Amino acid sequence: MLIAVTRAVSPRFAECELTHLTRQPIDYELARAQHSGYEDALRSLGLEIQRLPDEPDFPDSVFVEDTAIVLDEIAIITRPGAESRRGETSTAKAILSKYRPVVELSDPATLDGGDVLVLGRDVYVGLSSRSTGAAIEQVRHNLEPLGYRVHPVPLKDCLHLKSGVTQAGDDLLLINSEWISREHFPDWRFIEVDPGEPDAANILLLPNGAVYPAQYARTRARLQGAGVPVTAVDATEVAKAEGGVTCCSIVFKFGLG
Ligand code: CIR
Repeated sequence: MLIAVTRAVSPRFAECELTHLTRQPIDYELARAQHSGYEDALRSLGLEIQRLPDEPDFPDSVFVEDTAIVLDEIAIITRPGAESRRGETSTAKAILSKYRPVVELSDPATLDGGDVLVLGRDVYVGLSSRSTGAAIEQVRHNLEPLGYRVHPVPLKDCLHLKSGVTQAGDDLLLINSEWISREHFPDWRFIEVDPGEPDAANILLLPNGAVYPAQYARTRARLQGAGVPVTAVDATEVAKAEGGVTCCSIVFKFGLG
């Protein structure tokens, strides 16, 4: 079974952190409806949704991906880079402890899960404004004994590593190579985002399909042309908060099948 942990959109969503974008009005009711459509898309692809408790006072709390790295063997609870987001992890720790041995990153490390791209036994960690070298060392300390290789990846002009590169198929990455260099990923094929859609590199690949924002029509056409089975969801409101489709869930295996 595949579980997707999610959380409701906070009524204070419009007060979200912003790093590279200018603040635009966010329609809270539309954000809630789009989030519910996102959860429906995950269910339609066979996932079981487990919602974390609401955190109405944490504007960015819908972006649960940033609170944990979950692998088959272990869950690492992060220490988010934005101070305003530090309190989001306790509820994630509580639920993930039911499914995995849990460890926690500690001061001085900071890391957002959006900076972590797991490709088999290779774990790529973005060196962003949120995620530090100290965090990479702590991640390495926990994961190398389990047989993972941990690679730092510099990035520019984007919030997180997965703002600029995500997995779109068995040997395929969706990338904005203006932000992330392809050279870190030898042995992979690439689909480049459409030049008019720089924010379009974030796709959520699942065993039965892939969830992708409807608003990036030209990059979506590239994905479909390459045979990626895209389920399109409306995700305009999370995009205004610098979030994408991977950010709104933590997906992991549990039990058989
Ligand atoms: C933030 O700046 O933390 C939020 N407004 C956006 C976080 C998006 N999360 C993600 O990409 N994993």
